[in-house]
Amino acid sequence: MGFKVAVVGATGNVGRAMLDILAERAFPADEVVALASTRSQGTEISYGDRTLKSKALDHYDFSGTDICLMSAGSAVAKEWGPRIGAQGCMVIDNSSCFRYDSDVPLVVPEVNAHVLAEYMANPNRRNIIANPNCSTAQLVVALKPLHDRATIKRVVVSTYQSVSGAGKDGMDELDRQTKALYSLRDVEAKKFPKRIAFNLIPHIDVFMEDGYTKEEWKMNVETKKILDPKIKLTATCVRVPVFISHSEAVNVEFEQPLSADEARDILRSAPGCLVVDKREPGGYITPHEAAGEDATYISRIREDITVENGLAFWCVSDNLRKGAALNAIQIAEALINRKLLLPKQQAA
Ligand code: 11C
Repeated sequence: MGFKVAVVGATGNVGRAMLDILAERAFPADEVVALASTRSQGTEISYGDRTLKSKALDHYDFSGTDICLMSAGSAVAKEWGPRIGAQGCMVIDNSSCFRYDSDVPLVVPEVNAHVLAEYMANPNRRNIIANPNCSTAQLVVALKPLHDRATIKRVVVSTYQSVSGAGKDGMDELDRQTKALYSLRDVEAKKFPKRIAFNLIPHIDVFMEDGYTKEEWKMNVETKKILDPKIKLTATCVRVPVFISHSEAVNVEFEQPLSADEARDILRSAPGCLVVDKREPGGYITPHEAAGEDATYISRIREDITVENGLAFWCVSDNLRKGAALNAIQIAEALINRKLLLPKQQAA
């Protein structure tokens, strides 16, 4: 007996990636339902070699559904997450709506899958698990094995984030502006605050009072919640004219010494990590190569000569997959593999 899975936000970038990944990984689902707004009802979406027609979220009864993978933004999550959870369906939400709630686990399975058992043992749980921000997910996958070995004190990270992080509108804007510039037409910035084609923008999400942006704040707060509250982290998040995959230049300061060679060996055997690190032209991974892949790629590992016990590296991952859809599905798999979640029909 398999699971009944609903994907909310199925017509968006991440929703489509969720359906692709469920099919690729042969997720143990007897039935998969694509849900979206009433406006998108009837839209055809691929699920492996099948085509699903999206149904309206407003009219869907979740009482027979086991898992809801949700990627429809914070407003939809706020309205629907608690209602779906109350029907005994486990919501794995990709928005930032519940991430910082103390009674909602924020999970990257390679890092903190252990929190799931405690959560599922709580009879008063809300049945909501949060997925982190894409730039945090890949970072903590790379940091975790290094933290286990040498204890991280401080992280300085600069991101190079693709336009797909801003949704389909962000991808369309890069496409439109690039074509306009090639045909010597004026470009108009709608989705992003400035031109993104042949440019970059050091601003993602809203500004906070202290001058950081919310994206930078999220990286700090989420790393603490997922990995270790004692880690100090400062981020500068930048949007770049790349369609898919976020890249990060990371500097880490440790309590104990850790050589670049040892870090490379540790990362080579760490879950979710793939090291490509030849000190020669092209001996590193770029966003174009990471797109469509599941791994968090790590390159350019070297000792940071400016601090004691410091390392620098380059980290790239597909933001729609590990940064969103794949991580959500890995959370569902972690629940199933640990027997923390059974199909409702079997449990009855
Ligand atoms: C971006 N990281 O690239 C954002 C998108 O909190 O889930 C994801 C925002 C979030 O614009």
